[in-house]
Amino acid sequence: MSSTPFERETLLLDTDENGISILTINRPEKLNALNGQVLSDLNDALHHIEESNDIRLLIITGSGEKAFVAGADIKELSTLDRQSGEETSSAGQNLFNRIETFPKPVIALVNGYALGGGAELAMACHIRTGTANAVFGLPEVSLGLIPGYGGTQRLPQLVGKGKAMEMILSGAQIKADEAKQLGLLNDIFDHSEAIEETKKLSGKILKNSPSAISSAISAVNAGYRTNGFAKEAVLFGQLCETDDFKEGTSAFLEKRKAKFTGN
Ligand code: CO8
Repeated sequence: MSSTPFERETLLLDTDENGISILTINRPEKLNALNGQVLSDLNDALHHIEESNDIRLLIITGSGEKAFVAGADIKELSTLDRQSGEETSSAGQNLFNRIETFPKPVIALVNGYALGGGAELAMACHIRTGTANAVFGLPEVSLGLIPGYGGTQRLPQLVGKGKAMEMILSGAQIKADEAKQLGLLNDIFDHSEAIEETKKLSGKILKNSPSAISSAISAVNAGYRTNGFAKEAVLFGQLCETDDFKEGTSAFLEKRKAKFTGN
């Protein structure tokens, strides 16, 4: 089976003879940060993958040695106001919900930083494998924000409410070993073997009935729906109007420490 004809500048899609596709987010110079173009291309890719008879399982990873995805693009974020903030958050939530409910298995191969929107993308996938340099964190509070792509809902589901609170309120980063202990990563592989090992895991899934697999994804998800997504988007939008948001995003872009006032 040859690679599928889907082509976008921000994404690479490569499908093998077993129907396993690797979708690589391809902005390595910005640590694969999710700008509007990447999100729009991701949506197109999901459509293509869902329709394709050749693709049976999707692995999402990041380009380069350093990052899975280092978050939403902070330069773009810095221009948001209350309304566009809430809308952008809702649109991203819809995209990530689409991944969570995707009828074919989706595995995140976390090959470096998975911060903010990157951690949220990984958490929307059905399974996460990682490399030893994987790093998870939700650093939004350090920008005067909260997670806006479903992180306030999915992190407690994966690691429990207390640890999720600690991670979201502190913005602290955790390394691969701790992520595995917490259940954020199912397995950690050497960098050079991570794709092959993740494909081996994929093979164990793909020997089973495709309709049973789709139904299993749907049934597991049915127990985890929350009403918190809308609240997350509203609060995200509200924070986009604060001085702390302007200070937090400016400080990152100017490569300095933020000085928050609570306004
Ligand atoms: N957005 C934009 N650019 C980024 C981002 C990002 N999230 N992360 C890294 N970059 C850029 C850097 O600015 C730098 O660009 P340049 O070379 O032009 O200066 C380049 O990528 C390389 O990054 P660094 O030089 O900073 O690399 P380091 O190895 O020194 O540091 C880190 C790596 C620790 C990952 C660091 O880059 C970092 O802290 N990045 C930001 C992480 C972050 O805060 N992510 C959360 C963003 S907020 C978010 O994701 C919200 C999601 C919900 C949104 C909902 C609605 C919109």
